Amino acid sequence: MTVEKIELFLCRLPLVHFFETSFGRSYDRTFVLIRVVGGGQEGWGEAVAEANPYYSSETTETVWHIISGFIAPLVIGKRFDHPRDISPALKRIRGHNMAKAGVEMAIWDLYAKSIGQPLSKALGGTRDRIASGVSIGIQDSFDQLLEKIEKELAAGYQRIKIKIKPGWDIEAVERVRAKFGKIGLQVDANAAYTLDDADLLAKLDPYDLLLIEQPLDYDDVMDHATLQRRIKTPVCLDESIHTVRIARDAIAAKACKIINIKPGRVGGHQASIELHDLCAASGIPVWHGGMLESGIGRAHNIHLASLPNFSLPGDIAASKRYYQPDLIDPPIDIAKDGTIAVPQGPGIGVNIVRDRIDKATLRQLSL
Ligand code: OSB
Ligand code: MG
Repeated sequence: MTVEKIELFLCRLPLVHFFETSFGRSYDRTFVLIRVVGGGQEGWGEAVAEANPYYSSETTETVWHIISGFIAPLVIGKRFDHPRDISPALKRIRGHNMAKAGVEMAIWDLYAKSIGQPLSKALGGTRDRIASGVSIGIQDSFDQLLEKIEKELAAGYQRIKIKIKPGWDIEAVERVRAKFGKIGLQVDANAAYTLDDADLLAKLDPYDLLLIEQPLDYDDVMDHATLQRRIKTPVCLDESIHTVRIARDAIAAKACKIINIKPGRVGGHQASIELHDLCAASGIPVWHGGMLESGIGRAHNIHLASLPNFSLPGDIAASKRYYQPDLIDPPIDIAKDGTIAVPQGPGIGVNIVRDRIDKATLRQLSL
């Protein structure tokens, strides 16, 4: 397999509803799409870096810089037997996992199309539907939060995740439990706390949460281990897990009981498979995170989440919660039982609407 050309699209789409985390509020999302061409076929990927370096140190502009200046020259015109060989070929570039993942995932799509298989099958997926949950941002009021949760539960989502930050934490959880009882519920702090907050976070213990995601700093492992000894809620790491090696260390240190996998954060599908397998061998359940992807990144996530150790519902929800219209048609939708079908066509198996991409594009580059 040889990639003959790489195209980049810097895109911006308005969000259907603002999304607020402990970093702040966004009304739209800026991201980079990657199109690879080879053997008369095309593959698509989405780099999930945001316009600002708050969730991750990468941004849309660093993705652009790293792909155009460093990744493209290592990929274009080179022969690869299998997409698992892309990641090792990019090893001399340190970090920049989202840039690497955007290209690697586009090549997985191209590869799966070239052998006429759904991406899920090429990745080693074992199911044809995935369990879906929603991530609900910080709202203007608790009433607004409860209203949103009611709507998502009525749509069938299997679990609710709410974002927390100091001042929007124990009371939010208390109110959600009071109104909705024993629903599957988890929280995500996006690194908004320190170990000094351990006693406060222990107040979540009675609420029987599935997990607390990334309570402490993005580059921290050891304080999470200390925190886990002081609270009952299982700690799940997101931001901290950039590599399979950090995951191995975090598991050994008992810094988490659960891991969230986002292919962008770890460098693509191959690294995600390795992380998934490490967690399976270590008895650590995983679930698929989300980065407010367009239908292109979302389709990739669905295929990856079909692997067997994705045993908790993911942050992979219907397109219409994010973008209307999405860049794919038909959009991703959920069934009444809160599951999403894994597309069965070749590659990511979704129809990309080129004129919607063109309309969302701020800048384009052909390499
Ligand atoms: O921490 O999981 C996160 C979105 C952007 C950046 C970080 C995160 C999120 C989400 C949204 O929680 C998940 C989704 O619905 O795509
Ligand atoms: Mg998170």
